[in-house]
Amino acid sequence: MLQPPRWIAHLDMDAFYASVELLRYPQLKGQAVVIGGRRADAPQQLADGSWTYARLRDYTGRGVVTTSTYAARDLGVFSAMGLMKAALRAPDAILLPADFDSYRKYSRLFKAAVAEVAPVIEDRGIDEIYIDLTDVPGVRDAVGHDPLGGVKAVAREIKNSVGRATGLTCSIGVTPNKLLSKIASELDKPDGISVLTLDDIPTRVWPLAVRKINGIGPKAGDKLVKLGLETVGDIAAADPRWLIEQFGDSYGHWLYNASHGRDNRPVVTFSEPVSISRETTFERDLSARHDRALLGQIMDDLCQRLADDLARKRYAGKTVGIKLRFEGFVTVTRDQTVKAAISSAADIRHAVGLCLKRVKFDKRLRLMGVRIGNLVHASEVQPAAPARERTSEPARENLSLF
Ligand code: TTP
Ligand code: MG
Ligand code: MG
Repeated sequence: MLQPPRWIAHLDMDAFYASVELLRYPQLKGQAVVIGGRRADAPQQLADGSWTYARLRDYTGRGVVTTSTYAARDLGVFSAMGLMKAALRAPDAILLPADFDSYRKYSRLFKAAVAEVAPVIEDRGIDEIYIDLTDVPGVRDAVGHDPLGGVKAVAREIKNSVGRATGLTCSIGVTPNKLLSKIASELDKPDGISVLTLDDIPTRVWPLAVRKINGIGPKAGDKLVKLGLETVGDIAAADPRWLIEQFGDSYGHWLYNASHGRDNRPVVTFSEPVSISRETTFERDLSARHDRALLGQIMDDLCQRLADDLARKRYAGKTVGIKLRFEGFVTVTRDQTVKAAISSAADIRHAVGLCLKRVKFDKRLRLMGVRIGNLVHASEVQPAAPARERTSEPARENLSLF
């Protein structure tokens, strides 16, 4: 029997971190603001009550833009751009440090507000979710002559609910599946609602660049363009057998189906994180020999922050991995699996030490990261003796380079 089409929404907050900052500094509304500074870049309030802000033109260092307001984007400043490069484009833009605790708080708030309207939610990260609207009352009702009136009204209600709870705007795409909704939520950003049916695919989806499909990354995107397929419509018009020859059975099939807007994936209301990680890029390249103490401290700090993340999310993990990026952008990873799940900073640091022993440090370092995977719920972890008593390995100081 033919299933009636589903209504799936994808909701993504607009310029999320920047918009949260504007709640705190409403006087900056409409201005070019960039998130990505250091704590020292925080605005200062003067004795007369006025504020002074750090400007992009005064920034030196290697930080990147975390996100930017739409006014800054109009000047060509986007996420992941180096701050000094951004300063060439928008020297007067205001620079603010990131405050992740606030962003997490507003993330929880907007998700709770959506859940009051439509409870079937798949969490896709700090500022986006999928929502299955199929069973929301009224979603299939026509309003006047508009057969999509019901679904548009539900989308509007969700946006209003998010706005009331947070003071923030978001953009929503609603279509019969997740693949199309992810595309649709970007069509009318910021503060937009885009409802698409399968009939809209030729006019609204086929003209888009292939990279607009979530699942076509930089590599596949480049290859498609080299093969002469620049738009989603170009893929849709290609012979599926040829796509399979070029991209293999599984990805070739997927590309063809995706270009026709086919996707049956359900909205998954709860998914376990695969891993949790923390990393940091240094202000200057550091040498394993000359900056050994500093590197040790930075690594201690990363392990502590990762342990705090685990405690907050109530997980422990069995595989600890390190990521090191050397000058010249050479990235090295190593991991180490332990017998029983761990969660303390000391246990993580110990495993990191074992990983570090397996790395050759012949170049200067620019980034370090720690990851913990193979996660289990903290409640499933057997209480165990502290790290040093459990292992016959020598103490940490003798193990690692730093
Ligand atoms: P996005 O939803 O990609 O971007 P955005 O919300 O800032 O802007 P848009 O209106 O286009 O959705 O990411 C959400 C947050 O994640 C963003 O506010 C900051 C953070 N982020 C990074 O830390 N690094 C990145 O490279 C990107 C893209 C986002
Ligand atoms: Mg966003
Ligand atoms: Mg997002």
